[in-house]
Amino acid sequence: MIGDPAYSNVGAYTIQANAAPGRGGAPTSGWTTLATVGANTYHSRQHVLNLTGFNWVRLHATASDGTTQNYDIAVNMDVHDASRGLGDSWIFYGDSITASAMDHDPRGVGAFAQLINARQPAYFPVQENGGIGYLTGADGARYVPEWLKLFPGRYVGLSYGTNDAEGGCGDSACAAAFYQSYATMVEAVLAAGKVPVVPTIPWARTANVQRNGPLLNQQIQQLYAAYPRIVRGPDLWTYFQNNPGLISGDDLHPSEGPGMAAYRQQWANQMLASVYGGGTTPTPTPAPTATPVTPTATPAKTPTTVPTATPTKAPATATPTQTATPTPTRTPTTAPTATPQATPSPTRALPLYDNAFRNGFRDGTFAYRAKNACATTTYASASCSYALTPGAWGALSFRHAGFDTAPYGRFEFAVRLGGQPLSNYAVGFYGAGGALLGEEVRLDQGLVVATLPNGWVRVSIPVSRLNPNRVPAIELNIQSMRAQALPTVYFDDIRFVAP
Ligand SMILES: [Ca+2]
Repeated sequence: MIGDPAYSNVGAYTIQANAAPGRGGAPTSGWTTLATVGANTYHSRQHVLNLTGFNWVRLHATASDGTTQNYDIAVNMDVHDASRGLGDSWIFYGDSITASAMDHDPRGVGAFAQLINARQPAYFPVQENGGIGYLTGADGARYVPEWLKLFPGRYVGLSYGTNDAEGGCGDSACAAAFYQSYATMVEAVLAAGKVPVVPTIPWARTANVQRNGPLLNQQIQQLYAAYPRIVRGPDLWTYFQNNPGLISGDDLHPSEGPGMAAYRQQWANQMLASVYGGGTTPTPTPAPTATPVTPTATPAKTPTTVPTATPTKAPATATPTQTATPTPTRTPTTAPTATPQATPSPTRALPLYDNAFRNGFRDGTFAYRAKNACATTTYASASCSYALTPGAWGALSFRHAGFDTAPYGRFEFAVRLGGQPLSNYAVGFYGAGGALLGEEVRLDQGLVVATLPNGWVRVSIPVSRLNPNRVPAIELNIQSMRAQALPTVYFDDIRFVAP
């Protein structure tokens, strides 16, 4: 929360795990603390944890961040499998409308994650509610860059403007400032290597929103044009204008029941179309099943607290094999005529980086403390390598207009970790709309195919894991999976090889 009041929020807690056998009552001893948070004032957090070997996980709260009569603790805790990456995790920043509409209350239709899952069963996104009442675009610009440091996921909803419009922001100077606030937020999201998602300001019935909303929505349109990497959220102006009965008696907010549910459904519909591959399965049953909601003692009087233990990854694509096999064999034919079959092409390699970026790939490296695209102090091949000092979740990132991975069987690179574990890093490919195309592959010893001089190793990953459906890739990341800065790591000879 910003200032007060906070109601029944968690002020301090640990996340603990236990290796005792599952089933039955929770163990009373043997808990291992995996994360510790003190002086908390946030009403939502995510933690990425290694639960290997554990059968239990719990949130152990030790202090309340509350105010009079609300010194309890109320928590919604979701646990997601992140073993295949952090690519399917969302936070929705915004004002009171977001705080209500994007919360974890099913509201008769299911939470956002459930709405996605109902239409795309391979996904069950992590969702964090980052809505706080009364905030404006300027507040977002002030706080979002800081909040982002806590968010390990990928998609960042930015939903401000109602309070600006209602507060009388209606002249060109105010509109320009509003635009600038949004630009600040979008640039912070992009600099963190995440995907900004921006809806229009919802239509409302008050005179001020009627008067100022269109001008501010023009700024949103300009933002779309200036930042093509923005994923467009739902057009909430048009939707509520066409459905005015969904606005509540205060003329400003969607109604608590159907209005907020409809707002959320608009978000899900739009994201199914633009991020989740169309949401093709037309199963219009948003079954509110399997809610991972674990409320505790007190009924929340607040935007819910969501310390989500572990983010998801979803594309349940195990390992569809569709590698570019150069089909050599026909069938035995009539005569033993020496048919010189079109020989499968010899091993081809396509460098992305080899002392410099190659073959249409550009440097999109993000969330770094330092980088050097040609460090001569160490390399796998002369005369230099790419030095990266990652910040939290930082990545060496390759950008391309739309790279066809189909001809290639493996993605390879040399890396010099300087003592860091391989598991600090994962490789993920992304397509239009920022969608993760396959698995986010966590590096491990099994992927190391060669030990090279001077502390270098070569890592090789099947493209079938990274992009099983051969969708054009626009972003290829070798990303830190750690929430803090890491020592410098070096990469070299980054390439596709076929097959
Ligand atoms: Ca080199």
